Amino acid sequence: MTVNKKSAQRAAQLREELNHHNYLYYVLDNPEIPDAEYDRLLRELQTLEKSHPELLTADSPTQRVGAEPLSAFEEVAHEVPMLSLNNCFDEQELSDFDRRVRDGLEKDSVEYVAEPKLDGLAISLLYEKGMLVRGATRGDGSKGENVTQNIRTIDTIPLCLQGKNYPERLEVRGEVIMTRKGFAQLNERQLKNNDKPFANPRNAAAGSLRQLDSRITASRPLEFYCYGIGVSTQTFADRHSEVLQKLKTWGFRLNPEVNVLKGMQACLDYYHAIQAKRDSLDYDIDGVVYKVDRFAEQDILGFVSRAPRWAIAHKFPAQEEMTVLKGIDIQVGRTGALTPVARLEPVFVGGVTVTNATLHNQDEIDRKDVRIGDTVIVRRAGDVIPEVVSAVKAKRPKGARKFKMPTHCPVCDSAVVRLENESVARCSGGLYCGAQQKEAIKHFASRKAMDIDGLGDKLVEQLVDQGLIHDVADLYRLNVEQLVALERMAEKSAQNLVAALDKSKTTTLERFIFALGIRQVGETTARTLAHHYASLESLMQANTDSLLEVEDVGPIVAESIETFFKQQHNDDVIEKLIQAGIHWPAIEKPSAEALTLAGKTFVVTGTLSSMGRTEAKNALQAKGAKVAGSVSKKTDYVVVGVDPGSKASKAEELGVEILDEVAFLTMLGQ
Ligand code: I6G
Repeated sequence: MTVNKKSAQRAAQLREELNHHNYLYYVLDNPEIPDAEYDRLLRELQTLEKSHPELLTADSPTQRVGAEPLSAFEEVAHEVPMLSLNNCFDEQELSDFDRRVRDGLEKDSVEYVAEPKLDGLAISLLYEKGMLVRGATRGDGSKGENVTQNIRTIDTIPLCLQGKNYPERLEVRGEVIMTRKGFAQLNERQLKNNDKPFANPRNAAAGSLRQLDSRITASRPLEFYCYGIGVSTQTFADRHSEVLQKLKTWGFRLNPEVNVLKGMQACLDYYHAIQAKRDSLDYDIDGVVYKVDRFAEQDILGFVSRAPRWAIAHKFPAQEEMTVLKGIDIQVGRTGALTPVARLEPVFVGGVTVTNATLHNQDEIDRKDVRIGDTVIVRRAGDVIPEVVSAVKAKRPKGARKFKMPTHCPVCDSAVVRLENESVARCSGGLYCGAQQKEAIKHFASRKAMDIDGLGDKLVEQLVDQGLIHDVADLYRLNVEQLVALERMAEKSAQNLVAALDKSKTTTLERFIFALGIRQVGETTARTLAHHYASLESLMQANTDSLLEVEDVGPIVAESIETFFKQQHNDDVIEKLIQAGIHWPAIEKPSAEALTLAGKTFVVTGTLSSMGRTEAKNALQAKGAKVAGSVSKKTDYVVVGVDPGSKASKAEELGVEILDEVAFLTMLGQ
């Protein structure tokens, strides 16, 4: 056999194998080979086609990457019109439809094929001799647009039919959609590239399919589900349900929820079952479709104007509606996050009356250009909090007002801060803010903070709800009598709690700083701050320049600390805590001579026999050394214990000095 013949044979074999694996993966959801093996086969075919361009065929799985941009889409006339469906919105209308069908067929009960109605774009795919020759949009039902190049990039659309016995000419119809997951990823990408995000998966799918440059379509996560046929040169089934099964064997994905049902009550039950599943599906649906199953019966029923009498879409209540934005309130969350909430003219959407909807944050309001007084589109999907999707600019009244986030917290009047690179504005009230009270107190009492034994989350909630405490300082005024009066609090537990509160008064400065719950100040930063300033007063008076001198404190942390201590009420709470008797041992600032390792950077790896890793870190820091997590050219020493990780080899590679445990202890002077 010549080399060319061998290559041609191998290319044909690869095409067949790859198309078969595509079918197993997308249609049967039952892949036989791992993705990596699929990629290897695809690469082999690509290489073959590159060296023998004459072997390239239209159905090659390599041909899904998009082609040269078009200047416009051609018009396509649908040989069999792509009709629309009549809708019904409630049980009565469904019952009327079923009665008309039964009357027309003179039957008591009819079999229907039911399936979810996907919220995508209807598409026609024409196959000749098993090869995809044209993909077209529905358009006005008579004429659509030729989007073949774009259609070819969608993995779930076969470029050639699988199996055999398919009609010579066959038009397959169905819906192109974008999954919710794909939509979220696409929008993330859009925002990253400073491109406008899409409003919903349907718009994203439509925008993607109407690209003149099919390489853009290829980069979009589009999928296809078939729901029927148009032109067919052969009759191959008596029922719609059989057609669907045949389409599956030829390589098309069916909606897994397709079902044959007998009678109207079964349709109604199906509707409710799909409605209950709606939020857990990875694609948007807006109802279910019922079709009379037998073609002979469909023929008897025929059409009214442009819709079949044998099918109907049973729609879910609308998830998006228009209403007027009357005002914007601010909600302060448990972490101090300020959320703008739209106050709306009541509107019935997604099955309930909605009066409030989230506007997320200032950036979202600005991006959507939503103003008070605007007519807005409100979306309520399932149990998700209703949101304002957009403003209807054409309906904007004169005097519609722009919104600006307040500079002070509406609950406690503390300054509102918004850190660089964060979209959320937050109240800086911390310990003091009513909205944040419970969380602040729980944090204050926690083990790594003031370690108040017996003061769990539930108890904190009870104490705040009963009005016994308002801030953390109130904890130290609690007595046994008050506590015993609480639900499920025995005398002994009350005594223990008062004792634990008393015990917690003896603490350390680093614990106390951590307990204050300053945003961005975790345990490590609290320790660094305590050792750097050595007194609470110095820390409270520190300005940005001073804070930026502290190891590992950047502008964001510095701003957060400064804003916290600028709030008079935080100072008041701290004062009350000190008055209640909280104290800590003075921190001796080490003398310059004691800082023998100042300016040196260490990395510790492996297990040391004489101390734990944290202890080693503390000992180094006490001598003025910096301890880093990874080895770089800036590292001065790597301390290596037993079973070191890759850090030891990295040190060797970079020529960084390695210390064993003995050398390390000597350096510490131990
Ligand atoms: O727009 C449609 C969506 C879903 C349809 C449809 C469908 O079946 C699941 N079926 C037909 C027959 C038509 N439009 C005309």
